[in-house]
Amino acid sequence: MTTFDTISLKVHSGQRISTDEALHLFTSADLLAVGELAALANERINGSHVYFNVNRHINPTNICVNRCAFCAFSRTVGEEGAYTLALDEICRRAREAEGEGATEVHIVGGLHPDLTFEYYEEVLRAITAAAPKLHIKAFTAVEIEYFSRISGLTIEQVLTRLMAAGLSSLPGGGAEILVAEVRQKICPEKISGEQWLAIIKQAHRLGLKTNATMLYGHVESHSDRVAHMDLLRTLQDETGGFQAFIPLAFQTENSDLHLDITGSSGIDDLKTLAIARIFLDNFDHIKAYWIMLGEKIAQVSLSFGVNDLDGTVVEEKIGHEAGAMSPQSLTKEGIIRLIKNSGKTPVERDTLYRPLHRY
Ligand code: V47
Ligand code: SF4
Repeated sequence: MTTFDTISLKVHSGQRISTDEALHLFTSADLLAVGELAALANERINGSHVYFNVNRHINPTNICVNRCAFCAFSRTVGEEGAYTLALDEICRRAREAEGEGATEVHIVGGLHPDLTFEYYEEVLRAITAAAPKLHIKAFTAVEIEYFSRISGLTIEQVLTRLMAAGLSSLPGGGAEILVAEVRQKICPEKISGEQWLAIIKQAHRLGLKTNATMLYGHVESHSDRVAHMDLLRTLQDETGGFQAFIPLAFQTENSDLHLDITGSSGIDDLKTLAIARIFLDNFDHIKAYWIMLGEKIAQVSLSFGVNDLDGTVVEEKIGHEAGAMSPQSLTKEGIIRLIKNSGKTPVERDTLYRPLHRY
């Protein structure tokens, strides 16, 4: 029996595959065979349902003290293109989103050298007052750790105070690749992988759901990707607090990594999503973030184990500053069409995956 046959048997009988087996899928199996296994694993959990939400991204500031080498979004104070949104403008965008049927605001930004922790509490309170129906998914573990440093509070205190001010869940950013050698090359100033995991664990303990991302297609190896997913699978066994896993395809323009690459291939994108679906047997949702993948690969990925297309987004800076070719926004009707044309059933969800409408 070949290694692929062993993996196939395991997936068919609902058994967990090992890290070596995941690596084997990256290096030797053909795309369609991997995709078929991933589709089976997904169907068992999600049937034909594909989720999306109506959301809006707001990035309060791009000023960041970290300046990760891969990040084309961040600026230093005074640099051309540096901005910080006024509180009124943040609230205006949230109110507008709510008026247009959004159920979620997604808020992530740079680590600003001068804003205080109290300012971020105020942002949450002001959004809650301006648009009380919106779920606020905000601040990566990297931002949470920064708030702890600038306030002198513990991670637990920071999270508890943010929850009291209106925070309802955390996005999955800042994970990049959790392996130390890779972080050293692409984001040496950023919190370590261990710190990222510890903060997420604390959030889960307090009852906050989070996502987990993986930035791929830069300097990392396949075994780094598997090691990353293994750390997430282990934590998920312990807490059950992750909702979706979101592989983020690296967008190559305006980065300081100076890599001789054009970005991940369509085959790599699909294989990565499919292997994630097979390996992360304790995650209910694998999200294809169409902003980084493009609409077409995101749509095709629905036959490769993916069951979530993120949302309408409306305005996107992180990927587009780095050369993303996708539009900045999709309409709800556009997402529904993408899903229907793939033969699946579109389900609008809220942030916590409660179905709102089936189409
Ligand atoms: O952590 C930065 C990534 C992340 C680039 O939880 C890049 O639902 C690709 O967290 N190419 C932030 N990626 C975004 C994020 C996110 C996005 C969508 C959905 C969710 C969710 C979370 O953006 C960062 C970093 O990994 N990023 N630069 C780039 N050039
Ligand atoms: Fe700052 Fe986040 Fe960009 Fe790193 S990825 S430079 S922490 S905004």
